[in-house]
Parts: sequence; structure tokens; C-alpha cells
Amino acid sequence: MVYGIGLDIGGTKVAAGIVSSDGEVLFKKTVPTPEMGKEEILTLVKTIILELIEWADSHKVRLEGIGIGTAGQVDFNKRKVISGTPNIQNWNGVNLQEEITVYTDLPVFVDNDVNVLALAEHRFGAAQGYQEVICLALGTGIGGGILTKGELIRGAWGGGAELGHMSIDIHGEACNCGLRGCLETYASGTWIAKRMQKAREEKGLPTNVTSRDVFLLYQNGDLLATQVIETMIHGLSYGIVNLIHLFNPQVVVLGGGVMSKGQWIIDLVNKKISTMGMRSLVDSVELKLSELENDSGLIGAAMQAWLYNKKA
Ligand code: BMX
Ligand code: ZN
Repeated sequence: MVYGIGLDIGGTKVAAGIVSSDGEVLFKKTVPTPEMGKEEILTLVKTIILELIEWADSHKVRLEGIGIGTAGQVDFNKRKVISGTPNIQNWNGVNLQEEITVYTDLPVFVDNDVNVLALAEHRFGAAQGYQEVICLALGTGIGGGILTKGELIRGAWGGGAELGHMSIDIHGEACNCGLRGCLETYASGTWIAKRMQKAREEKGLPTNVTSRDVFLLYQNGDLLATQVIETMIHGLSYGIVNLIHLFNPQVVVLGGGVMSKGQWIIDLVNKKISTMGMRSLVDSVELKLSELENDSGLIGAAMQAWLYNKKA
């Protein structure tokens, strides 16, 4: 058994922990992502890593390395964030490896947060036993990870599979990536809340609602929430059918905070896509809920410590 540190840096929270090569999370902590971005995040990352190293020392756990999964477009070989949408402030051009190796000798690996989530779901979760896999994580934003022949598709330098920024409506809402009508503007937690806030504002109702509130209101039959959820399911279904047409996957795994206890969302999408797109492709796909709850990003981040570490 080997062990690694995993850090999952998302738009809302940073989860960090020590993970074993059989996927067990030995020690974990979760803190909000600092709003000011780069400097604050780097300070937080340093504090957490030093604390985890100390924990490992005192529990006689030998660490192979540090794996980071972060929101943003990551150059996998340079172990550097090239850019990010404003979901994380000031996150362009941050060389995480360079920053972290100042205070530790452990090897540092960096990838996109949902790429590593896909690794974890493939090894330990809902995509176990499949080779052609698409993962979508619905959270602050929407991220993607694609496995073909059991391996991640990265594109030229690692920035590929930004599945949340596939546009499904050229006249849609302006997304913070620069396009319009991105999948993220239909089904991310941020946009589910935003659409509901706008609808309530127009009716003169209080607007302080989160995506969780929208789900509760929907379950209680609220009309505006029903419209927002219908729009979400419609957008998500279009996005998923596009991906099925493009990649002919065996399984599409849906994870991220929005999908927590989200089998009902999968049921609605399944119903919707049963009448959309090319039957041969759509009918052969299984839609599955992430099986690692909120830990798949963290576990996948840590997996890099032994997957890519030549010495491990
Ligand atoms: C955004 C984009 C992706 C990320 C995804 C999920 C940035 C900063 N983020 O689409 O790189 O994978 O969100 O991120 O460019 P999360 O914040 O929801 O975890
Ligand atoms: Zn976008």
C-alpha cells in the first residue's frame, strides 16, 4: 500500500486529505476557497500541505507525493494552471509545482479537478470496469473528464475536456468563458441559483436562494423552481446527447455537489434523452451517479502521487 496527499481545489471549496492506493481517505479537511484567488489560495495550500505532512509523520505514513486537481485549464506536463474562468479569481499562470516545491521535496502533480475525478470514478467508483467513460461534475461550474480505452484524453497540453463550456445555444446566456449558452449556464449550482433568483426578482419575491433551495422548492411543487429545473434538465440532456454522439461512451457518470443525492436528476435526464438524438448511440449508454460522493476529486487528485511517480 502506498499513500499520497490529494488536494481538490474547486470554485467554492478546497478539500484535502491523505489517501491510500486502495482509495481510503485517512485524514481529510475541507475549507472554503479564498475569494481573493492566487495569493490567498497559495497560502492556504501551503498551510494544509504542511499540516498533512505533519499528520503523516506522526502516524508513520510514508507519502509518495502530492497530487492536485484544480478547476482551470492545466498544463499537465508543466504542472501549471494556464488559465481559469472567474469561478476562481486570479488563477491564470499559477505554477503550482514551482510554488509547492519551495517548502517540500515531495513530487507534485497537477491536473484539472474533473480529469482526476474521472480517474477516481474509473478506479474505485461508478465507472469501474468501463473503458469508454465520460464524467461530468456539476458544482460551482461544470467540469468534464473523458476516458477512452481507459485513459484520459487531454488534448495538446492538458486543457481539453472542458465539457461545461460546450455551447448548446448560440443565443443563450453569456457564460464567463466568453461563449454563450454553455452547458454550465444550465446545470451548474451557480446558474441554477442565478436563474431562480432572476425568476423570483421578476415576481417581487426574495432572491436569496441557493441551488439546494431550488431543489427543495421543486420537490414541494413550486412553479418557478419547476421551470428552472425543467430548463436545467433540458440543457443537461442536450449536453449529454452531444457528448454521446461525439464519443460513443459506455457510461456517463454525473458527480459534483449538485448531484449529491441526485438519482432523481439522472431519472429525469434518462426520460428526456430516451426521445433525443441517435437511438443506436443514446440507448447503449448507462447514466450513473458518482459513487464516491464528494471524495472523488480528492481521491483522484491523490492517485497522481502513485500513478505518475516513477519511484512509487
Ligand atoms: C469550470 C472551469 C473548469 C472546472 C469546472 C468545475 C475554471 C476555473 N473552471 O467550468 O476548469 O473543471 O468549472 O469546477 O476555469 P468547480 O469549481 O465546479 O469544481
Ligand atoms: Zn462557458
